[in-house]
Amino acid sequence: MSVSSPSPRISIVIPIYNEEAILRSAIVDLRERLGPLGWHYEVILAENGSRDKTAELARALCDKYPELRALSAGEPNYGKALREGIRAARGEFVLCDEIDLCDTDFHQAAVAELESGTTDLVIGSKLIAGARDERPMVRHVASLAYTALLRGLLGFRGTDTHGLKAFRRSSLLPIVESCLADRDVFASELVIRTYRSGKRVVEIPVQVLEKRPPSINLFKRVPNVLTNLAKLTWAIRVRG
Ligand SMILES: Nc1nc2c(ncn2[C@@H]2O[C@H](COP(=O)(O)OP(=O)(O)OP(=O)(O)O)[C@@H](O)[C@H]2O)c(=O)[nH]1
Ligand SMILES: [Mg+2]
Repeated sequence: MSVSSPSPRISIVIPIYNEEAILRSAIVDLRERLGPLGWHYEVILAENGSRDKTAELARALCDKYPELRALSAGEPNYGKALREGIRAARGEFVLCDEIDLCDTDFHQAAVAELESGTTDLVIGSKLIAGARDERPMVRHVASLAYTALLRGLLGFRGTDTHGLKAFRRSSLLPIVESCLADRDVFASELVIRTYRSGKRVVEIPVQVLEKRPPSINLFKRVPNVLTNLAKLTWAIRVRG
């Protein structure tokens, strides 16, 4: 979809990194499942730092499917890609997804919740009662530990900050711009700042069944996550 075409109602933002193996099939499948919903939507593929053919493949898919847009720049950085994708989004509602999930059940539930008019942010939680986290146990436990850390350090009141989320763009854009963290911690900062601003956040249970294991090893992410969490704690607790 060229930037000059009329704004879509819904923007689906998907950070992608080294995903050449599943990108095409995930997009074809996503389009097939969105088609019957009759939505006016765009999909923004926000790539950075891939060492495989992900960026080229994303551009080729954009040439084929007009509702697709691709961004590509810089070092691998999940949070930066998500933020850039959100900035580029033009829809009234922004849905943040992951290429190994592309969860249209969540998309539909989240849009219905946002349309009710009283909710600013919908979180698809894999850790709340009723959710089904079908990832390996070590990752489930790591996610629980991460949430416990956010609760202890930052007074987080929800169950999950990573993964699926949806919001009214105009309502959350100022909060997106106020976030300081990038990489893995940006998503947590966005959710926590939204709670703290008094906006209405709703969590809905989701089923997480990944199409492939994550590209970055869980334990390699820990040092960076802890450093960024320390910075975020200082920024929120001390500077507000
Ligand atoms: N642009 C960009 N996308 C990334 C990066 N790392 C991961 N992604 C994308 O982010 C999404 C989730 O990544 P996964 O590798 O599945 O990680 P995960 O552990 O399941 O994700 P969470 O549990 O939500 O943190 C996928 O669409 C990835 O392609 C990155 O450095 N840059
Ligand atoms: Mg994943």
